[in-house]
Amino acid sequence: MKKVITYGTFDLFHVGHLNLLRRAKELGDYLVVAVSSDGFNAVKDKRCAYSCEDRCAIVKAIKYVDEVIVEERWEQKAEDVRRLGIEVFVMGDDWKGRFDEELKGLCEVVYLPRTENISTTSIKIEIRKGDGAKG
Ligand code: C2G
Repeated sequence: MKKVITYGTFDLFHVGHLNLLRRAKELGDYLVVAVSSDGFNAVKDKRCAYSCEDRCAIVKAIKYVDEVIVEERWEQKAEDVRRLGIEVFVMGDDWKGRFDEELKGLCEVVYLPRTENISTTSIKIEIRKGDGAKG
């Protein structure tokens, strides 16, 4: 069984996240997703709309996802890869080159093109803009 892992916040889950998880799963047979904890998001200076618990529940419900773990710190990736027997580490290409060194010799590192024109930040901006609108 070829195990794949990816990491992320996955707040306000959207089609960019879905495309990433679908393509990550296509690279193996079993997909582990490490969802950033609320504490780690504070480290990443990211304010989330959804709690870690809710973000984990949503990601776990995605049909491409086989297992969800929590990402507590930047440095846990190599340890996760070893502990879980991961063969492929996948991230969107906004992270291109960021994790190659720390995972060298441990697993394949793949960066996939991001989905254009969608992000959690852009969703928040759109909602704020439409605040006065009915509905
Ligand atoms: N993503 C994407 N296309 C988008 C938006 C996001 O492919 N339009 C990808 C990102 O590249 C990332 C994943 O979806 O691989 C999750 O994105 P975020 O929730 O924004 O996660 P991030 O804050 O990048 O956290 O240790 C790694 C970090 O935890 C990554």
